[in-house]
Amino acid sequence: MSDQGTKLTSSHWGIGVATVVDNRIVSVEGHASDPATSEINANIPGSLHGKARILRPAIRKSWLDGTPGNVRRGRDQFVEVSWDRALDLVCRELTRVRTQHGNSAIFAGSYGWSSTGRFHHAQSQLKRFLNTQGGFVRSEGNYSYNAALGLMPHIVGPYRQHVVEATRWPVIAKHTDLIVMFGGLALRNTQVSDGGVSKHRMIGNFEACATAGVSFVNISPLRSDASDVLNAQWLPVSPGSDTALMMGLAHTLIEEDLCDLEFLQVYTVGYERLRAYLVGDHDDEPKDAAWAAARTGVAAGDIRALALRMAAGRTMISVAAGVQRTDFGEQPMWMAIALAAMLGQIGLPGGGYTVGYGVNANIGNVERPFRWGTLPQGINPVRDFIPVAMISEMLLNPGGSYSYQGQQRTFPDTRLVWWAGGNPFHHHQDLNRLHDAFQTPETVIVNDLNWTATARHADIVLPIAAAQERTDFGAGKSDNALVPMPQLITPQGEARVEYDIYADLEARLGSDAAFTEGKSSDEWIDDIWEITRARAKEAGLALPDWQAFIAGDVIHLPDPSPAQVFLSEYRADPVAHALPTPSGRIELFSETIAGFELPDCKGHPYWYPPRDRVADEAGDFPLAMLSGQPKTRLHSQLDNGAYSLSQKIAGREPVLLHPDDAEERGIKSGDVVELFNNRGRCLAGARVTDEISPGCVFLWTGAWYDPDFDAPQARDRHGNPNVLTHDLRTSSLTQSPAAHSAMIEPTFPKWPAI
Ligand SMILES: Nc1nc2c(c(=O)[nH]1)N[C@H]1C(S)=C(S)[C@@H](COP(=O)(O)OP(=O)(O)OC[C@H]3O[C@@H](n4cnc5c(=O)[nH]c(N)nc54)[C@H](O)[C@@H]3O)O[C@H]1N2
Ligand SMILES: Nc1nc2c(c(=O)[nH]1)N[C@H]1C(S)=C(S)[C@@H](COP(=O)(O)OP(=O)(O)OC[C@H]3O[C@@H](n4cnc5c(=O)[nH]c(N)nc54)[C@H](O)[C@@H]3O)O[C@H]1N2
Ligand SMILES: [Mo]
Repeated sequence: MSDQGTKLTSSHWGIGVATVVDNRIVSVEGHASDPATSEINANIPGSLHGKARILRPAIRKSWLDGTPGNVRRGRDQFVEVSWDRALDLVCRELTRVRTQHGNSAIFAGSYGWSSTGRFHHAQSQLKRFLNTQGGFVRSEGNYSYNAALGLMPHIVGPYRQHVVEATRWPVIAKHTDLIVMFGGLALRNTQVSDGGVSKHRMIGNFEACATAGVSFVNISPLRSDASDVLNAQWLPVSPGSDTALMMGLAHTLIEEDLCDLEFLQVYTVGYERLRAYLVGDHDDEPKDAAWAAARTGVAAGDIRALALRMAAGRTMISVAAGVQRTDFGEQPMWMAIALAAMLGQIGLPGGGYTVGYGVNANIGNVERPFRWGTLPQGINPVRDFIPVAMISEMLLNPGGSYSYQGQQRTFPDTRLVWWAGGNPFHHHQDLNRLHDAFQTPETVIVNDLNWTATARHADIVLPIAAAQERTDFGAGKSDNALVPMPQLITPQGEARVEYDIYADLEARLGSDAAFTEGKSSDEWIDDIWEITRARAKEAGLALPDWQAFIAGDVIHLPDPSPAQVFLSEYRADPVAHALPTPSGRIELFSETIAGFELPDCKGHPYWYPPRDRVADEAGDFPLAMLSGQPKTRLHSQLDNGAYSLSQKIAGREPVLLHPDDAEERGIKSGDVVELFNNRGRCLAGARVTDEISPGCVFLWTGAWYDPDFDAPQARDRHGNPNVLTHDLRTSSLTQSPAAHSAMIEPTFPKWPAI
């Protein structure tokens, strides 16, 4: 364990410096080399040592008794058992399911962010272990930008390139006149980056842009999606209507003869077909500014004026990932690319488009200088997978068929679910449906630190050591720093590191050390560090040996391309740097997608109104609910920490309501309200503010789901938006989560018991 001098830790929200007293972490501060540290650190002590920590392995009582009957997962009692007993049961179930049903009856997609650390990454550990045991059904994609992952390869190229090669902020400060931000560019979200962020640079870049005179337009239902320093013009837009707004802008460019036809001809295919749709050749419905105004709530004059401004100077179109986490979320991205192509500035410094600035702290700021070492996951003998957000669908429809990327696929028949490092009872949509879906497997195993709602839906619960309770090193996926993560305290209760759990399981199962390869976790970390060191050397960088590194401070490395401009090479030479699309160009019409003949994603960007609005003819659920990322935590992680708790209202998650909507219902700030629709209901604490536009409410994601099974629709007591969201997904092209598209009604709690 580390001595008193070295107390670094690394989280997805930054490097922390911990104070340890008597084997307890009493505070975590940001690191001195970080110009804007995150307050999320303040959650660590309370959550790590909180009442919700799982201290011993536990088994759901009626499952252990073999009397499932009328008791249900998620509402049963647990009994604590020894590790020996718990691991025996895991071995028994793994062996039984493999023998009786084969490995494709095991689902271990285990989506989720887990913790930082190159070696102890929860999903990598579980997947490596199961790969040595015959494999498992995995999941493909993520909840963050899945529609982008699925669409971009058809029309530009892999989404990952958009992130890695995003135009850098100093380039924007220098060259850009106007940034049009669909979904804003929320500073609160740039606290976080997958695997870690060593320096929070975003506020500095915003300030540099403001000083340089860059103008910002925030097109979002939430004013605070743009920082005050940006002095942005706010155009509140009706959620889910960005595609219509972009079409209104595009139509204005056509009308005003402002399209760059040469760019469209050289660098894109399919413009004529999109143009025909925009001007209404086939449906007699020109998608002009007035048409767009009727669908978006943005005045036609404002739309026309914005189009002219966009064409008048260097313009960057920024689309937040949240905008594609909506019904038909492929369309606003595709249309944004079309709009940028019509302006003809793609590949120019500070012009064009980006999808995902603000999706993490590092995009547009920095990249890793070389690939970090990783724990090899081996090969999964099972080829089957599901799109990540089809978890309920899969569990409820074994053998059922679904459409994905133009293919008809079949769901596996899942008997065993194993989740490590994620919290589907926070992240998935329509939690009442997920609760039903989780009744179907024979066995559910969950590894976690805390008694999350997912752990409470398990049969076997394994307590895991936290990042501060194990030795590792941190290195963000797109960061340029290496962070020593010495073990700071011993694991709470009987919690264990996941590697040791799988090593024990392997020994019990009598396999031939394919998982451990005969090594301890320390030996593995050493190996992974040496791989990292060798790659550094190839990149011309010298790293210390492990002993010196783990006892030392963070190592900052250079940024490989601080002045990069997205698609500049393609612009310079569209033949030599042809895009990896079927035509080699940007596809404003995709023959591939058109050939799939999907009802919900056609061959070019297309306007579809959001589903809940269409379904609610009677207007019973008039308010659109946004459920973006919380400022005070990472998703559901550390929700019981001091900073997260400090923002709750009467112990509930705050919901933002516009003064007009609040007054109409007699709701005041501080009231406990009930939000409901046909799918579910939850309590939340009202915060009345004109930061949110009328007709919308905003409920942050991640409040620990706490269903009251005695209340109507198993009302959640705490304020988790996913009891209200639908599980329909964006489209059958990508089957992505569409969490931002839900209509609700707020009222005073109708059921008295709280
Ligand atoms: N309504 C709505 N829903 C959303 C979103 C939205 O905008 N609106 N956003 C979506 C997005 S973008 C995302 S990425 C998802 C996030 O969804 P998740 O990634 O599932 O959310 P987290 O709360 O980060 O869950 C991580 C879990 O891993 C546990 N954990 C931490 N470290 C370890 C470890 O070392 N081992 C193990 N076994 N467990 C560990 C934590 O305790 C926690 O329970 O949510 C999605 N859900
Ligand atoms: N503090 C903190 N930061 C985080 C995270 C966290 O949990 N906590 N999570 C991280 C993760 S995993 C991800 S994926 C990213 C997500 O990053 P984003 O996807 O950018 O974040 P969101 O908060 O989902 O959405 C951004 C904004 O989009 C707006 N919006 C929603 N729907 C619409 C719409 O239809 N039209 C328009 N114009 N605007 C809309 C909302 O007002 C919302 O505030 O954030 C990351 N950063
Ligand atoms: Mo995400």
